[in-house]
Amino acid sequence: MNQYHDPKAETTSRDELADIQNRRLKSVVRHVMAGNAWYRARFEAAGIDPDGFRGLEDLEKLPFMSKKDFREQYPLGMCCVPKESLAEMHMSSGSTGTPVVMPYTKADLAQWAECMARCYVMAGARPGDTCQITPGFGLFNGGFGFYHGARAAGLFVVPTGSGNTQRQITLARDFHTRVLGSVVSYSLRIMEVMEQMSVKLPDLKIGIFGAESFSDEMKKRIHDGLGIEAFDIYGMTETGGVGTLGQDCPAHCGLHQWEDQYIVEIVNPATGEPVPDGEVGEVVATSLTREALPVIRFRTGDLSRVVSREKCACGRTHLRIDRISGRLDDMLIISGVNFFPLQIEKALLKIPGVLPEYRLVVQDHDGTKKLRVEVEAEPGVTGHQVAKVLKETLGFTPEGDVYAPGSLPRPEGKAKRVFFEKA
Ligand code: DLL
Repeated sequence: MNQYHDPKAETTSRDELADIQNRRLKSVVRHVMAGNAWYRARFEAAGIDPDGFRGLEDLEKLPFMSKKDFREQYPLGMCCVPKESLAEMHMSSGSTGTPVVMPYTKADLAQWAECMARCYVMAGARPGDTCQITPGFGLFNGGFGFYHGARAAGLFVVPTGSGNTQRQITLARDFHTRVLGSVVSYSLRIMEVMEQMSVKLPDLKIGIFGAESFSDEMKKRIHDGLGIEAFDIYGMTETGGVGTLGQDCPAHCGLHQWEDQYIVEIVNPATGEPVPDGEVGEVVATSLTREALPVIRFRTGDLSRVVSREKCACGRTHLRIDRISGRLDDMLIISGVNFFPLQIEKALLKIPGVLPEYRLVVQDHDGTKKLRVEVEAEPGVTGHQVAKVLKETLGFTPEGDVYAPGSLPRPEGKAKRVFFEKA
């Protein structure tokens, strides 16, 4: 039976959704222009008049924003409410070192909890279920996002946070964890340690994983290894954290976007023009209901495509986009071939005996780049075999290096898969 956290919001007609988006877009444009000088100056320069702004039909007149804006306006330069109204903040630190800060009012925390609770219930979580939250509780939005949502969905929270995998497993067994929230790569660690401890978790049924791209092959390995149904949850610091940009439902055919809360566009990364449905482009998100720092046409850097705008088998009417296939800045170019790390993951996991831990090492030989793929595998799999399979995917032959199970470093938090070396 289909279950919803908010049946009315999740199954509302598309006409009604468009109406809601239209109203909320006008109101959020007014809110940011009234509440923040940076937004006002930017929008005025783009010719936006808050009173004349017509909503969805004027969406494309709004300028894009990006991570760079967050960094330049660190710490609270884009905040649209007085500091006294703030209740919490989260932060992510990227490659440049200057962090991206997201402040929340109390209402923003409730909005986040609502999005997350919809995700939990969509995955099959029910009040009273034990929900174990393994992402870190701190500046990273993962732990607290799972927490606020679990409270709103009426779950019994075991807030372990990250690390101490043996204890995680013991607690999951003793408290009958049914729902597990985790960064994708940490679920692999849990699988591995369960095997070492010879512990089975028969009550564990639902895994909600995200924060990293993972191939269908990886999803299947996690599904089979933990004996659970695996869901893919999407979101980011800038949109207000995990779950704000939806998740897949039990039909597993795309990530439902919460369209009463966000406008999600897919654009051509080079031109900024919207691409036709079905074509891959960059995800652009506008938050319609947030107070402290609503993003407007935020370029996420993530790649996806519209899967369907039709009502889903689960009864939800909200737009479905494909699982994220990578970030624009993750693209590698070697021997004239452009590819994403996920393509390698997919190919690797099709080789029998290959395990899900891998690293891609890009070596720079005086300006010429070479790729070494390091992967763990059962005895019998050879580097030559790995290289041969990858040649079929990539069109050039990388070096394949096979390691014994357990020998590559295990990440704490998000996995780093690509490494750059000077040869
Ligand atoms: O990673 C939020 C999150 C926490 C999502 C826990 C799911 C689970 P950030 O640290 O700001 O927030 O990183 C956001 O991570 O732009 C994507 O590139 C990537 N990402 C997040 N979820 C997914 C996913 C959290 N399901 C950035 N699939 C995003 C692929 C994801 N990539």
